[in-house]
Amino acid sequence: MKYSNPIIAGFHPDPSICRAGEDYYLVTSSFEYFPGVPIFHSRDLVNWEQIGNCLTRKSQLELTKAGPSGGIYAPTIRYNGGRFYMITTNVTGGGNFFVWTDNPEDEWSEPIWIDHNGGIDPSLFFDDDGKVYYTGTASSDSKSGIYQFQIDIENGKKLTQTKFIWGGTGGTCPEGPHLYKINGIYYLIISEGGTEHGHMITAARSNSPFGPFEPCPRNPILTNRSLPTAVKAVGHADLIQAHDGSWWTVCLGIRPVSYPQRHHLGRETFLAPVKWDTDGWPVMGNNGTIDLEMEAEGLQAVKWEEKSIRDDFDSLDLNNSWNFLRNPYENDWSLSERPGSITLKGSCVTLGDVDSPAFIGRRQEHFNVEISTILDFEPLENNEEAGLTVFLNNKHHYDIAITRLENKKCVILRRRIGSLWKVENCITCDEGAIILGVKATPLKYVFTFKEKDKEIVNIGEGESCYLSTEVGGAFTGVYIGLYATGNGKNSTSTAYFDWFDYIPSKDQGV
Ligand code: 6LW
Repeated sequence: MKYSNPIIAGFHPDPSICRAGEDYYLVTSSFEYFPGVPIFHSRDLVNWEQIGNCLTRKSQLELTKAGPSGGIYAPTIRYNGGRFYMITTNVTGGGNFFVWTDNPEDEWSEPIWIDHNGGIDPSLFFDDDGKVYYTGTASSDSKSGIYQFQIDIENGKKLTQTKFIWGGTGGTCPEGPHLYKINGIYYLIISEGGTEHGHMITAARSNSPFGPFEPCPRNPILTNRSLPTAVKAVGHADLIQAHDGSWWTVCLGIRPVSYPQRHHLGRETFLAPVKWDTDGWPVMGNNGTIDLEMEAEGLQAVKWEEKSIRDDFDSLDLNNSWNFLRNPYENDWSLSERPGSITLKGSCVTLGDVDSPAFIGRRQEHFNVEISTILDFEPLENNEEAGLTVFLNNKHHYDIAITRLENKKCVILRRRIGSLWKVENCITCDEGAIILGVKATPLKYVFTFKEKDKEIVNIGEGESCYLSTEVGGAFTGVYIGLYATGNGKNSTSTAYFDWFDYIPSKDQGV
């Protein structure tokens, strides 16, 4: 079968995958966004639908004051004995923990904290003899590399000393480890080279879960470093054997569009077939590389129902694609105050604060997409504001908003790039609901608004490269958000968004 990468587009990094019978589940890291650790379901490894999030309660995910790219780092999902486990790291508070559930579409347990000081990228391995291993990176005061200990999966307690098991092949940042047992041999797959253009996957194996590990003579077994491919920074892989016996790996990659190479959609999830060579080592992708268009014997395709391009906020629950910035203040938003709209009440918190503004956002998952929303907001006091934001983080965002300046209602376009920020345009407008729009193409965003019975107005544009990870980020990608703020005080006016359209164009050629 031919399939296209990424299999999960937009900011969905550090993928991990497991199988329960003929059902596949995949999780990705989520950093400062809440709920955390989105979980996806597939029956063919190519078509995925988000079925929820693993961390849906503040008791599981404390993100107060998490900085940009703070919070939740790489997760691992595993299925054993009829139970699903997800282990991850909250770098902003608490460190490494896991949650479990018997139904991945339902709520997950309260966190079970691991007493392993520091380190990221924890993974779990369930051996045939019932022993369970924690495999992760160094704690802060140890040499960099991969460490392991046996744990009690009931309570997360360490049962053995932490042991250094492999330092990789000499690449920087050995991380993202996963241990597997294949034909009685223990395989260790890790990332090296850092999550940028030097990223690569390396492998080693041993007759014991604690080593010594023999490196694969063909390391790195997957990388696009220094190749003229459209996909870069390929790394952070997780192996899976499909129910038909075939082997695959999911991994992260980026698709830079501007020159010099900058990417704004974040690190995305990719799929590659895996074969085994005559020496029993894995051969990933096209002889160790991965591309946008791939070919492999495939599973029977199972497509999910196309998601509606319009969210009309008719439900009393937000759909899975919406996230808050950090833990939301419950009084800032409502789906019941004005049924059929989402209500946002601007507080003193702004988009520029490392806090939780009145904001809901969804990932930008396409280079070419038209976004619009209708906003009913009558600011009574100067500087009260509500609108649409193209948001990388608190210091890199473009906002089209309704506000009041010098006692006049107007629509503004503001661009913030690091310490540079400016209201690029301000056009007075009348009372009444206004349609705010953004047309995204690979290199720029064009902002428009339309009042009732008036022509559409182009209020300005901004380059996508200044919202790229290389310019302003670390580990996340662009969100499209709805927001309201009183800009330093509680807003006296309430913002009502009646619908939100996200319409990707067929042509996603970059
Ligand atoms: C993640 C580490 C990495 O924990 O970046 O690409 C870190 N790999 O493994 C944050 O995504």
